[in-house]
Amino acid sequence: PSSYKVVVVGGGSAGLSVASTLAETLGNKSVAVVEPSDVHYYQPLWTFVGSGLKTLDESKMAMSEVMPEKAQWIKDSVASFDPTKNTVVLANGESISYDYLVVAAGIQVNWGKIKNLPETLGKNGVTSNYSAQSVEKTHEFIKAFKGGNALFTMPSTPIKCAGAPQKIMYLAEEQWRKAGIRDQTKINYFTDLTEIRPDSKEAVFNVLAGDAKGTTVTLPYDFLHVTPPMGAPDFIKASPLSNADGWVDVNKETLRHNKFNNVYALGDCSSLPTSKTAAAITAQSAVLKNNLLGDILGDSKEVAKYDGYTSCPLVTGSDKLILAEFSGYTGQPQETFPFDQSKERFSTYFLTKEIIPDIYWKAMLKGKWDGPAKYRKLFGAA
Ligand code: FAD
Ligand code: UQ1
Repeated sequence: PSSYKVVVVGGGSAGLSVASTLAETLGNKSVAVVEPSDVHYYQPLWTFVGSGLKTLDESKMAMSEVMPEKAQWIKDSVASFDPTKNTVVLANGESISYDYLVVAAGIQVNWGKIKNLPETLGKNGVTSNYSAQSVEKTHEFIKAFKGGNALFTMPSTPIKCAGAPQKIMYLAEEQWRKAGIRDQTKINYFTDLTEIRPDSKEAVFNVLAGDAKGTTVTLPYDFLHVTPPMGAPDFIKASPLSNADGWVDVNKETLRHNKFNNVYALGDCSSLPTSKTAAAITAQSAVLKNNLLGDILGDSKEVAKYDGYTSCPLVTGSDKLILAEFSGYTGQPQETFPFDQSKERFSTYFLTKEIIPDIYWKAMLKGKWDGPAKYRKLFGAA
């Protein structure tokens, strides 16, 4: 059939954590997931992959393995939305109709916005942890580095996991220190890369502030880790669902669309004004499912409200980490554990590297992990 109770757009962290519960609750084939990719990645592992502490394989599962059993997988991408007709149009031209729509298509990585990046990525010291195609190159280039100029970049756009551009810098620095080449190495972290010149091995940056604002700076590199500019997916930007910045325009507490009542969104493609992480989605998905199931089942369940929870496990070395947990709405810490998580610790490093991936595959993707809020309350932390 080309009509479903719920259509979920995207089978990433957000889409699957919602679709699992909905399919389980609403029954066989009432939920469709539109997802073009054959593979599902646990992207938070890529910081570890880029530094050689995990393999790419460990971050990867066949989409067919993680797709909820009772959901209908539509293996195509959504090309456009028509929310006044309750339909989405697929790339193959087919229309699918829905009673309720959940948009979870992630953020778009705009590789092409940096001149020469697509053709230089993965070659001659230029790499990025933000792609499955290049993340293993990061480790290869870190190991091959013999000293010189190492550049790490951060764009001026919103990105997913705002800490990731610097985590890999700390891990690379540690390896170069251990290799005894630290004193021959200059490490810089810069914003707003605009061009790579592979022949002269130079990187060009826009100057964003100060007297030289509006000019560019050109720096030589021997190692270059790029975090590319990102933004709302084009097909969302072009649709009636988007706000002025291109994100799916939802209420920041209920996750319901501000104009179309039967539409919800969560995760990186949403307008939710918090930092874009998988950790944030643990709390968002619980709220969304509660509110959407309230609509569908017509019960008088209380409306749930998202508080902006997000987390950045800031790896600072191969045995330590700062587990930042906070509300993006208030800026206040929301630490789970009854100890000071702002200290670098092995325990939180181990948790992030060895335990949370298991929670992700075995519970979050099955719709059974609502995030650490209940443990935070249990431990009585602030
Ligand atoms: P995604 O998981 O990216 O999924 C989006 C899905 O939508 C994809 O499967 C895609 O194929 C599909 N899609 C795209 N376009 C269409 C379309 N037109 N039609 C249908 N489907 C479509 N988070 C943390 O919590 N902690 C961390 O330590 C952390 N570290 C990170 C490090 C790196 C290097 C990276 C890259 C990310 C990191 N993240 C981290 C962020 C985290 O991975 C994302 O926030 C999370 O995956 C977002 O989930 P999502 O479902 O919104 O998007
Ligand atoms: C989390 O639940 C989660 O999703 C599974 C992450 O995604 C990678 C996280 O980074 C973090 C920190 C959490 C929070 C979980 C605990 C136990 C603090």
